[in-house]
Amino acid sequence: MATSTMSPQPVPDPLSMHAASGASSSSVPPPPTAPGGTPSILEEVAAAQRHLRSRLAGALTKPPPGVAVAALPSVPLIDIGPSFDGTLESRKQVASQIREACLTTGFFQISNHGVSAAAMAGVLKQAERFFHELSEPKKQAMHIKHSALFRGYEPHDYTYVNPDDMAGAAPQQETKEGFNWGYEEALDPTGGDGAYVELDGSRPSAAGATATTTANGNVWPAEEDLPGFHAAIATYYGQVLQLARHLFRLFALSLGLDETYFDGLMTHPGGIARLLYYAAQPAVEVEVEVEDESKKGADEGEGDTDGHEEAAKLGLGAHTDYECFTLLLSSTNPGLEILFPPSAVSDNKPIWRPCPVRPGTLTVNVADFLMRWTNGLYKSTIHRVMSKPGAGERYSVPFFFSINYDGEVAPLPERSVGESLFVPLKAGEYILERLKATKLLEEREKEKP
Ligand SMILES: O=C(O)CCC(=O)C(=O)O
Repeated sequence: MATSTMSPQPVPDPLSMHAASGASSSSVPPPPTAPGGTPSILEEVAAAQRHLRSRLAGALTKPPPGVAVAALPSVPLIDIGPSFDGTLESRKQVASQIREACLTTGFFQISNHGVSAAAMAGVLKQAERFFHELSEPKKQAMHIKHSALFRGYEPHDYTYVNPDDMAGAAPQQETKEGFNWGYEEALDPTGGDGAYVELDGSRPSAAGATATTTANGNVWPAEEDLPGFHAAIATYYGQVLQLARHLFRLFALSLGLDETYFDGLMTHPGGIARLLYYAAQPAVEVEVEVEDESKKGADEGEGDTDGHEEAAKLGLGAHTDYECFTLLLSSTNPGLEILFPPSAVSDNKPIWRPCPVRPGTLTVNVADFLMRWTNGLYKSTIHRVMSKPGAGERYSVPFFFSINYDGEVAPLPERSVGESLFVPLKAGEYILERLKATKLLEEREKEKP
């Protein structure tokens, strides 16, 4: 996958709470087209891939000599509990913290988000059962190659998101295995509005449904094979979908818009979700340098300079997400890494930093469609998963939130994001083009001798 490509414009903070919150020109790629023109999606994708390559080529994996880990950027934690207290003032205060994170890291973690501990534990437990208890033939019967919509089981070597990762080394197989499904009215606590369409604008057809395939093309293990699996997925999905809608209202506020601004665009949203499994890697003996105390991790999960980087396997290659934003639940094993943009503290080079492990929280990251919609103001940040020796297995459940795939996307008001640089287009069209471009890149890579 690739990063999106847009140039930020200096716009005032419409919330007037963070006067210093300007867009950082260092963290987004340069404009991809001739002055005066708007880039085509293909130009955007090509520029995005160039940007990704250049970022990866110069990226640090350790702090520069003499720089303490605590001085490096990290992922902020936002308590969104107050946004549920019923007052607009509280929601605006949370929105202003979200704004700050979106302008800088593009990543933040949220606590007191309303998704129950039972729902989170339930879906992670089912992920473990799916990958360990379901027989290989049953998983293969749900292989994503049988699905035009990439739904179902994805073996670890079937796709890889970025052949450019690992700084020019030969492309590695990723360690991840996946199980993918998408939005269904039956999974939406609101029941939806009966108007869901797929990425290409087509209406899901009930004719395609079988005992293990639902109308929207989702594929599920038979109940007798994994009792309780579907129920646990439905519980978690319903809660995280409602949270995503709540968060998108906060995003609207964070852009100085009315909080209901996006409501009409999330009545039948795109919401692809995955169970991901990263197998444990055997521990290896490495010479560990004795570290200066001051360089130790300032946050949970940040003690990363342990000498295991070289032996680490690529779990999921460097990429950005395509939709509006992602809500990620993960087990407590680390592995997610974020490519922070160049800054003075990292010798003006991009630097990989581990995402903190904060149990009970969800990690949120801005994705490319929202970055594009906000003219690059909100950052869609490159990330990947590394499976380090001895770190144990990791499970995660990303939920990729998109507005209605058929929603007409008008430019956001200039007072919020400046003059629009991009052709307006539907979210489904955009995501489909990005997926097609990724597929092309992947195929080209596989054809290389
Ligand atoms: O597994 C994780 O922690 C991250 C997953 C991810 O980045 C993705 O699915 O896009």
